[in-house]
Amino acid sequence: MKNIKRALITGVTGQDGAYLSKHLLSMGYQVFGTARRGASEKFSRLEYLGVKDMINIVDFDLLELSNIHKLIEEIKPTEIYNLAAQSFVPTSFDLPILTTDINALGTLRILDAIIAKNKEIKFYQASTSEMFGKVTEVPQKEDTRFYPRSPYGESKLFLHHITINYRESYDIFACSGILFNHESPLRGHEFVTKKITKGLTKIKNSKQECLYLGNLKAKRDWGHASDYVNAMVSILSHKKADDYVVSSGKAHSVQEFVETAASILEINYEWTGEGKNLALVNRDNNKKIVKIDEKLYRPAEVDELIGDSTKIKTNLNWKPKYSFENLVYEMVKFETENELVKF
Ligand code: NAP
Ligand code: F7E
Repeated sequence: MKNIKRALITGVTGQDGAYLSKHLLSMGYQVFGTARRGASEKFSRLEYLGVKDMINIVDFDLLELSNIHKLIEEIKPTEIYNLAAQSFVPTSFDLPILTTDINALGTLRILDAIIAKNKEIKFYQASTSEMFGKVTEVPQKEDTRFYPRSPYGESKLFLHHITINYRESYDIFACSGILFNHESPLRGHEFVTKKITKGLTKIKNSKQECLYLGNLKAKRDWGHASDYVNAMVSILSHKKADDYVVSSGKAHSVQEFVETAASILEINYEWTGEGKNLALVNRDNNKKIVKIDEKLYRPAEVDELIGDSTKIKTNLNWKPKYSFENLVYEMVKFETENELVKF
């Protein structure tokens, strides 16, 4: 009992929470996961991975201070993975104050509780490549200057710096993973990779006419969530608390993601038009199946992200298993086999 590691994962109902739970359980951890009390239960990802019944689910909201103190007292975690966040960039423009309260102050609430209750708890914080924003260096690494382009990126920059500050001020084992975009079949339906794989699969099966997207030219460094949660655990398992970039090191445009998914689905396509009239045409019936909707453009865009993860590869021996093509293939395959599932 004494040596069993006890992980508390905030945001266990999200994409990363599900994969991280599975990984920690396979390593013999006792896993506690937080969920917000809500009108509908959101455990479909945990159920899909077959881990729901092996996790202790506890009520929690990052907006509240007292419940994190209570959870630490009751659960006595040896590690906390703070994955909970308002994580959708467009929503952060509509709800900047709420996003900041959840992401930035929420993290501070946990850090303060660790100081107050047990300074031995190891703490992992979910930082993000969105902090690099309007990039000042290519590729981006741990010491690249930050230039966020959204309230989401700004909120994450605060929590990134406050995590470092608490580590240096109070000598706690607090680390940040600066993770670049990572996707999977369990990705939320609002993110572009899920929209594309789900939308094109429905179009292929004559269940949808057209898919509307925003900026097709934006480039992202996409990896697979299962590889990236392994990195989180390696970061907390290392002898020294530190911060690491986690990325694939390759960038693809949203347009390339569309092309890769369309090819896997054997859609006979070609692009027509330019700018806001750019469209993907199904050559078999001449119908436009992907069109631009300018309402999906963001007030400020992050045009191109590409990460340099030399530090985590060298120091922690982290190595991703998935290529970009394997990731897209797995997401498309999931949609063809699980048409009705919506995470
Ligand atoms: P996700 O699928 O959006 O999951 C977010 C989780 O946070 C959900 O479980 C959500 O609960 C929970 N949450 C939201 N507001 C909360 C609140 N006020 N109190 C408690 N829980 C709350 O995100 P993800 O893709 O798994 O990402 C995990 C973390 O990594 C996030 O912090 C994200 O910002 C960060 N990140 C993600 C990526 C990526 O590409 N996926 C890259 C870099 C960093 P509900 O189910 O109740 O909404
Ligand atoms: O957008 C463009 C959009 O929403 C990717 C979060 O996990 O990763 C994620 O943030 C790109 C952007 O992810 C649509 O303009 C075009 O350039 O899938 P996304 P994101 O904003 O990069 C980072 C690392 C995080 O930390 C976040 O939590 O795709 N795009 N058309 C579109 N994006 C969306 N969502 N929908 C479209 O129709």
